[in-house]
Amino acid sequence: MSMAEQGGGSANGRMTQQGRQWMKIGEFLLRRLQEAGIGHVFGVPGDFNLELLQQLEDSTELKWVGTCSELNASYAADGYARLNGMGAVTVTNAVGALSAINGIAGSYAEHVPVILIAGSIPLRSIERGLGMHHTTGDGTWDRFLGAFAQVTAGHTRLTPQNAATEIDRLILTAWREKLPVYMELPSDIAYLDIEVPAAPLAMAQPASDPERLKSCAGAIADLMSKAQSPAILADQDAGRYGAAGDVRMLAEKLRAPVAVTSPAKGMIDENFPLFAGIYNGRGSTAQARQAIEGADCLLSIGYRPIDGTSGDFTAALPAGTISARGHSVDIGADNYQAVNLKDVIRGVTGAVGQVTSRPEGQFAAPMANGQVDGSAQITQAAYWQTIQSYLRPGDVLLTDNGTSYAIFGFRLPPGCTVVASVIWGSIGYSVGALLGTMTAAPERRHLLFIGDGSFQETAQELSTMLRHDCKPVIFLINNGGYTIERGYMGKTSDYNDVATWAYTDLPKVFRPDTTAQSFKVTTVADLERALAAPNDRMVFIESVMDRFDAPAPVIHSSNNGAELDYGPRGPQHRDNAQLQPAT
Ligand SMILES: Cc1ncc(C[n+]2csc(CCOP(=O)(O)OP(=O)(O)O)c2C)c(N)n1
Ligand SMILES: [Mg+2]
Repeated sequence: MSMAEQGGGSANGRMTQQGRQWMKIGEFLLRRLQEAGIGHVFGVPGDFNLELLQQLEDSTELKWVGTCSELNASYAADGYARLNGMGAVTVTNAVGALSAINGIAGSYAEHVPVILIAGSIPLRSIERGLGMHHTTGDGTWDRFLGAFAQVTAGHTRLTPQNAATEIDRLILTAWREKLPVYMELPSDIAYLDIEVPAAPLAMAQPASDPERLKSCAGAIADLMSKAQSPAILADQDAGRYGAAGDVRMLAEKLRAPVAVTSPAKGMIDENFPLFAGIYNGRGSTAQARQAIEGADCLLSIGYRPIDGTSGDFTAALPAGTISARGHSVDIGADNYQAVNLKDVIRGVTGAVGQVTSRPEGQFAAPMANGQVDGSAQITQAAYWQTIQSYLRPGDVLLTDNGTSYAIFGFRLPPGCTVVASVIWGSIGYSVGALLGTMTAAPERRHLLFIGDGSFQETAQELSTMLRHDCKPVIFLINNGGYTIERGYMGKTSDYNDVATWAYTDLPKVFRPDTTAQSFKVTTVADLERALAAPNDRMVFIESVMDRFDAPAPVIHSSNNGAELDYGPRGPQHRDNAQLQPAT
């Protein structure tokens, strides 16, 4: 960054003000990404972002991770941000950006801060009305800003006049609100010099209002201290706002159980004696339901009830539940603004006394541990039970939609992270996300659990993982199609079938000199052999299972989903239309 000079320096002979320096717009953008903790940028080049990519290549700070598609890049940036706190992706105008919009909307739904930089048409063509490629050919240039306005917390087209302030505004907005943002960088401005702040970007929440914070924490502490059976329900914002450790300390002090929603799985250590399991209305573990619905004072953190987190709307939180969010809290009729989640939880913890009158746990149910017949054809039940004992502390587990949702029933060792997309639920997400999580934390072991249907959406990103010598363990269930969907409708229908691929050949197709180890598994004994493979290279395990075999909770949830989706007159009631639980 040769133009970087401290305040008082000059470019083109002009003096800068104190605390300012000259930088090229693109270089400043990359510097800010780096100050936001981003070390890698995912994406696909195009003529409108090549100039930024050249600046990225010239800087030694940020690393480029080219992907096969923009959709996968958006998933990768999301996966990266889940572990790293923030992610970035760059694509070209419209054709790239719109391919990425599914992933960006997913980041919005899942509260993940991702910066999308679309290299866009040059300002000169906007000003002079020159029609360009990668537009709709009608002389318009605002359509895609409008599209992204719907699924981001902020959007802008950068200009030399606004770049210094808009770049900071959007990066800070993403970080503070844990949501994605969209910026268009016109291709003819990245090399223009502007004056920018010399100081690094302070990545911090605005301070809580001291009076509001004190009153809010005091009121919560008061209610929870007086309660006989207080409890905490943590959704994913507890983790996004870095408050999961604080929640645990509060629970310890109050000796109050903590349940999580499935999107928050892994955010609270599952070996913590007060961990009560997953709360999901009637789909909860018995302990979680008892702890949450039986509480006489419930603190819920960021809870967002949808069908999949409310047990299909059977959730029944106690009257008077306190609702804490990233920057505000509801207590009864009172609404507290300008209070940061972490500050609130810490404030409450400081204000309550150590409870000793209640037991310290154990709330969570132990994992079932039956006998598995090694020589028999592998079943879903035996599969998940065998993999449970493969897990080790610190693993990153990724899952896609499908029968692989069974991982929500795992008892996780300490320090594990779960990456899933329960609310947005776009199949194929987990393959792109895996590239991102491995890029963010290469020192950890990454396990992907995915079905054949989901895998076929984004499988080509395996090539990027192999190109970068990533060493995940990929657990692919080959059951000939969309088994989870068969529980909604079309138990035997063609539309729920997928093509049969030679899955275990793919590492070789995507990298001819690969050292990846592939296994095709049909029995538990096969699976155990595959699990013994060392983790010093990619391990790809295809398990062949019956298309009607699915974990009971998955079938129940699909059956319930069909009732909600199609109503009492829907076609799911025809004979044999639905995969149903074995009776
Ligand atoms: C982008 C997208 N398209 C379609 C769907 C609908 N959908 C949800 S789960 C699923 C099937 C998943 O099948 P598979 O990955 O093979 O899992 P299985 O249940 O067979 O283990 C489909 C098609 C979706 N969620 N996202
Ligand atoms: Mg399948």
